[in-house]
Amino acid sequence: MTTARIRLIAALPLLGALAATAASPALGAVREFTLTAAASTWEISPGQKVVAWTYNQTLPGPELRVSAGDVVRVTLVNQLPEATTIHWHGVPVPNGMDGVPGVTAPAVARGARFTYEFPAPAPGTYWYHPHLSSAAQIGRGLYGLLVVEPPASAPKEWDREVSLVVGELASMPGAMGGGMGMGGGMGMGGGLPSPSMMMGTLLINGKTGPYIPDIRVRKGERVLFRMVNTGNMVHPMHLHGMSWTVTATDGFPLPSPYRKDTLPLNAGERYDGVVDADNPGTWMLHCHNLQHVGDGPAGATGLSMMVIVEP
Ligand SMILES: [Cu+2]
Repeated sequence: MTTARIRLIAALPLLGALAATAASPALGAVREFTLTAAASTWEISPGQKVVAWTYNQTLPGPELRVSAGDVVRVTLVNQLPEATTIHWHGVPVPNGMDGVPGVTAPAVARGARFTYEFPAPAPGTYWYHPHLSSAAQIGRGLYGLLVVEPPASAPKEWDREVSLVVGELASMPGAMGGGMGMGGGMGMGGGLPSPSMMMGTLLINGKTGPYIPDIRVRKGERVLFRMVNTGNMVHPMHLHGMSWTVTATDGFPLPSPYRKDTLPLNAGERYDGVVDADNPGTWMLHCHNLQHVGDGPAGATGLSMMVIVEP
């Protein structure tokens, strides 16, 4: 969250619209953020620069973290060449804050700004994205996580958190540095087209394999994975050597958590899964739709990364 302007200010009276919702059990702090949507250059792998549409020049957008009961106030500054909005996926916002032009909130014109305000919902994993020309705007990179943290008094169920934001960067004019392709061993020299040539470039946390930063944990840690699929395909994410205990789906805690080593992330879905890091070593974490990964000489491409458990 390095680029988000965050200001914690004293509790303010809630607007009538906010007070009317059931999701604000107590007056919390007002958490202010500014998200500036604009085209910017983004490096998806070393030397592979693309012109993406970003919030605050980062892809994914800043991870917004608040606590239940806070008032979330986000000003969208639109520096894109067209209108946009922000929809707060999974959040029971007041109707006029839902970011769907023609239905709820107005489109935010090029050069304009709009302030969204709503009570933070129950603790969990949510995300935000435009709801205007959605496939194109999300496909250019406009999305980010909204995390509502558990109260400090809650039992500590994990030692460390990691976020996996899966994205499908559409192929588009304006790619720099040799185009979008990162297909590794499949695409060059007249063979089968690479995954990226077929479907744009698949990203985790804004990078594509083998250049997605490793997750490093220590043996014995319990690691919460917050996973979201911002794209349009299903990505069955598979962890080698260990498994997730799925504790929440779409921000809703599960009464009976269950174990998975292959967790299908449907379009728009979120999962919270806790890994007991009890198996030292370097382990692959990848999409098991194997058309979404390739075996390149420098390591697996596409939706593939490493989880390293240090002894
Ligand atoms: Cu996949």
